Amino acid sequence: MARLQASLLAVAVAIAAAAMLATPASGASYTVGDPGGSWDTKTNLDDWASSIDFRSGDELVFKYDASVHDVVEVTREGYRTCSPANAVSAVLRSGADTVQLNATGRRYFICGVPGHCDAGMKLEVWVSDANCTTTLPPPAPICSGGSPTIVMSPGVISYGSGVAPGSSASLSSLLVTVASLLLCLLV
Ligand SMILES: [Cu+2]
Repeated sequence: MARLQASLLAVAVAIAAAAMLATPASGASYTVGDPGGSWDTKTNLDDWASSIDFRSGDELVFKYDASVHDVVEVTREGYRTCSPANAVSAVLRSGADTVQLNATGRRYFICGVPGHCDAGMKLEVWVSDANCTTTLPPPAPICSGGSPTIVMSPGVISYGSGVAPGSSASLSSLLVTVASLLLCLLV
């Protein structure tokens, strides 16, 4: 029996590991305002940003007319007041600037040309973890009948930003569930 338990445990661990490895890690690249807009005073950048689920590892690309605009990352206060005095980066002026979103949290960008930020040329993005967490549905008491009854606590699965819902995400979920069931049988 001990050997069987050890085997089941090994299988459970292997399945759980496989589920974790099924997570791609490459980030996405987003051109600000795309499609239909740009880093300019006309594009509704709030709408644009809220349409995207930014993850750490992604990147922002600012494409603009460098003779008219620039890009500067600022603090929340700088964003709120449209003041490049609250800069947290050097001013970018290439016309095609890439900014890595390599950490979670909020990032704020404005155009430093006077009047442009006030005209709407400001961008706030919320960067969440590359591995999002999804809580599994409340588990049924799958180990009832024994004593004591064991109820598995809700598990947490991880999957990467590039995973299409319903494909390997649900596969990972299934694998974690199977692994949980096997672990539960061991107890
Ligand atoms: Cu500008």
